[in-house]
Amino acid sequence: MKIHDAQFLLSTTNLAELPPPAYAEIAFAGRSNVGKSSLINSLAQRKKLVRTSNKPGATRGINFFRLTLEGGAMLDLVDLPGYGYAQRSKKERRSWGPLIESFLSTRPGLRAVVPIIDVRRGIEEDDLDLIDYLESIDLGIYLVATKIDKIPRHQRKLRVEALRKEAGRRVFPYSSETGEGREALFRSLLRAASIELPRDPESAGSAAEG
Ligand SMILES: Nc1nc2c(ncn2[C@@H]2O[C@H](COP(=O)(O)OP(=O)(O)OP(=O)(O)O)[C@@H](O)[C@H]2O)c(=O)[nH]1
Ligand SMILES: [Mg+2]
Repeated sequence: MKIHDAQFLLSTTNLAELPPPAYAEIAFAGRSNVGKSSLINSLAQRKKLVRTSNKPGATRGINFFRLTLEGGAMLDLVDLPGYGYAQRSKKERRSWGPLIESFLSTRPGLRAVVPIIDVRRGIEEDDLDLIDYLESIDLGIYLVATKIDKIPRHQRKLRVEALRKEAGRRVFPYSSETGEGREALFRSLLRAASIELPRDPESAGSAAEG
């Protein structure tokens, strides 16, 4: 699936400044430095749509991006500020914060949320909190374990299976570095956004044979 166009719309800490809901929205959340912005770049097939950094706290506000997909459908991607940032106050550090909560509970176009964890660190308390909250407001959850390229290939399956058991839900392994896992995640997100999938050339081939 090709992305025809990817635009940065705005960055803000004020929900009133967000664009009115126009298209399906998918939000990306996770601890600071986990790789949220990199994952958005990778999904959008752009190197520098979103600023990434090896210092935590790169994304402070809510960042809005708009994709034009193959076939013309539009999809908005929302990069949420990272939580658990060690240099903030202790109280702030524990929760993922009122800004994220207000965003998640007030956007009528929001179809799904992608909580992102580092495959090496696993699920931490803040992440569980967020997942519980998403469940409580009935939002679709697509849990991603990213930086899969950082663990040896032969350990990946076992690690992802352990995370799946711990979370009690499907885990999407991902690498923004290599693009591994992109197709599977993107297809699921499009389905969540009710965007029709382009035909899979392989299954189209076998259907024609049978
Ligand atoms: N090897 C590898 N590195 C990654 C991957 N994803 C992100 N990184 C690196 O991890 C660091 C943080 O990535 P960001 O995408 O900026 O993380 P973020 O979650 O947006 O961080 P904040 O905006 O600070 O919350 C950067 O140095 C990235 O290059 C990945 O899949 N594999
Ligand atoms: Mg970021």
